[in-house]
Amino acid sequence: MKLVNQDWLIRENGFDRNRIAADGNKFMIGNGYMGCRGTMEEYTRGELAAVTLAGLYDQVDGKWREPVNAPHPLYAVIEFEGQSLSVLDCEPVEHEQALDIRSAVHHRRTVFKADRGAELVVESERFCSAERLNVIAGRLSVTCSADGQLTIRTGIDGEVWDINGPHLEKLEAAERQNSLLVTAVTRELQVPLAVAERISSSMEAEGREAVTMEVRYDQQSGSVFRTISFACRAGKTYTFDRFAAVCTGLDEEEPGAAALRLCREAAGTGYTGLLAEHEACWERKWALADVVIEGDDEAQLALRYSLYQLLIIAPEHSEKLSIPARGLSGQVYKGAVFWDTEMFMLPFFLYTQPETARNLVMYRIHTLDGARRKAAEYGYEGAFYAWESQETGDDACTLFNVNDVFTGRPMRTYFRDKQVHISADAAYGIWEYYKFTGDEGILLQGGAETVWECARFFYSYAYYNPLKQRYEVLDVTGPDEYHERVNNNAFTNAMVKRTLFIALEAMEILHAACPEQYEALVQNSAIKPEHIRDMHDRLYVPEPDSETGLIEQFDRYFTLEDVPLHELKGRVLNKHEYWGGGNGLATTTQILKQADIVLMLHLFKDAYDTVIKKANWAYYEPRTEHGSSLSACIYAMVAADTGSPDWGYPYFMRTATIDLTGESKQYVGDLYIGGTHPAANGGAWMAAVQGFAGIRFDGECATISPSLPEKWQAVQTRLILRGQQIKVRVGRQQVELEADAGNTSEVRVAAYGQSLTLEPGVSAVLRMGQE
Ligand code: IFM
Repeated sequence: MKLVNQDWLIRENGFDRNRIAADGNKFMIGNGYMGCRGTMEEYTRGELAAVTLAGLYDQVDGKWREPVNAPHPLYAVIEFEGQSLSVLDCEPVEHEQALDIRSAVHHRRTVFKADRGAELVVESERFCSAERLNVIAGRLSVTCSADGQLTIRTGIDGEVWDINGPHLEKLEAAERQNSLLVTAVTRELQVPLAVAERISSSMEAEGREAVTMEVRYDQQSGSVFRTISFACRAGKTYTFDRFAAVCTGLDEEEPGAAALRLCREAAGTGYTGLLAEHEACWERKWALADVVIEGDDEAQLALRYSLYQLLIIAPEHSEKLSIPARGLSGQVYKGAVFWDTEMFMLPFFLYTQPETARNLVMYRIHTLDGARRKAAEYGYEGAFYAWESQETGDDACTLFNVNDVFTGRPMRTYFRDKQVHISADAAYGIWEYYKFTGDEGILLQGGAETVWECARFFYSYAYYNPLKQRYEVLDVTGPDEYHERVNNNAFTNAMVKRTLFIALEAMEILHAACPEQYEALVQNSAIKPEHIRDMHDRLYVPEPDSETGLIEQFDRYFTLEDVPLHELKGRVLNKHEYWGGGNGLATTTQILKQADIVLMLHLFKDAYDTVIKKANWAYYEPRTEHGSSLSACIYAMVAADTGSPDWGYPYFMRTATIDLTGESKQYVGDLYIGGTHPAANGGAWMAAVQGFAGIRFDGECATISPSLPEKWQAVQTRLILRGQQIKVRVGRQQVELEADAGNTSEVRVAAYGQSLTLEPGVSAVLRMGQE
């Protein structure tokens, strides 16, 4: 097996037990339907081997509801002369794991020294087919330096890794139609699930005999393994191709029959054929998504890796799915969808895969009823979106999310009750999609109703201060989760104001296009558009201080203890202690968890001038712990926006490498929060394309204001703007543009104070300092 695409390889040499969990994230593969952790074939639940399914959730015995991990279909362990060749039992002589991010294929090469000196080379590759979403294909090969008896145990391992499982019952393992098959149902909703697997080996082609096969079942765990045993010859490579299919009742009437069929068809196409069609799909994905950074190889690979992480979890196939905060890397954060999607991932999809962006937005529309239930539960009107959203939109977030490391007691946290900005984020996402694509259909198919419901929620939540004659938003938690239950968080208030504006605009569009729908919404509500207008006009949004330019994060934030971050770190007693909550270290200080005011400055960049942005960046950055993976990219972008890209560069690198280095928090209290970080991955794209390359599209014109870090010569990418594609190369002194010949209309672009209109197939250059 050859590693091609050298510039697109993520590699790691040597076997390190301590990196098993981090490597599971780093070397993950997936296709939006499922994510398959980057574990070795011989790993089981103890090493966090998992195939995590998108959108299938289960709850057991009142524990946290989380996504279901399927029985693992590519399990394999090799024995030579009775000795197990697993990295866990036998220290390998050489070991390399690699991920080809251009074609989303996982590779592994391990050399073992067996007893009596024989050397065995085990190689494998696998991919989650981008063409056939239920299919995983793998190739395993073994070469031995000596003759001997080789045994390969492969099959479906039902002992899956679960955080709050087990989620499957009625497990049945069988052999059918030359495939191994495991069927089960989820425990809560009894959704059927099936995994089928079959194998073909190079020996069959040779017509070799002396191969014994035995199939063993473990009905209790839902495992089925076959053992292949044969006399191997020195120097000869034996190859096994493996085909697996995973189906559930969410996508198939009869998952068992479907899995067997898909598996048979995959085997019929063969490994090489499956790989070819999979690679062709990935080529198409990269043609739209790739961003080239000229002059900085390290940043280039990290950025591409971030985009890879987004592409393997993108729900291209379903508008009922969004992207969980840990992608499909396991069950952390309950597989739930947070504001991360709208605020940190949506921009990438808007510019590169508008259809997927639509799916992400539709997910909020489909889960509107869950948001309505939550608002009603708290006594509010409209839609209060789930802080941690699963398939129905009901909130998976608990009232006690973290355990205190000192007492072991559950801590009351207010993520669920008070992070009301989530409804504004959902509305913002819908409107961004609409503005960007011009797709009015989204508003008429539930988008207008959704944003209207979000506005109604805020109207019912807000407080009208009669003395100050203004509306205020009290008792909230902003993005900085270390300060819960504060008043007038500037970010939240600005987002609420935006939501009210969006609702009014969207309702006007609805009124013009579907008056009956509009009337029904307004008639059924005691809160009328004029109330929303009044609140919009008189909502208090904290403003910059006239002398310092500083915007107070929330009422009385500046009265909190102003302790330097390094000093606060010195007060830490337990490395996993939670800094927020009632007694958290940061709670009574000005130290914030993540970008809050600075995020507002990014989102509402036209409302603040550079002086204000710089003053607030300089004030808040040293006070920011960056304890959330959502933080660094925002500081990178605002630095670029204020003409200081080199300040922003380290924050960009931190964001773009987060899943490569594995340097992120793994625990809060005793809660495991490891996994991949799609928001940071999206943030890397935002920082590079929107930040440093300075690209913005308002629905009519793409404006380009480059602010490149010193190392970068240029950024090249392709943009899809209202269905028209253009290639851009943003350099230090000029912007090169090329409109696709297949475009159906012109594209407007502005840079350096000049603007032009590109007809299909036309190229142009805009230069700095040119009239
Ligand atoms: O949504 C974030 C939040 O802002 C910080 N804590 C983790 C969540 C999931 O990424």
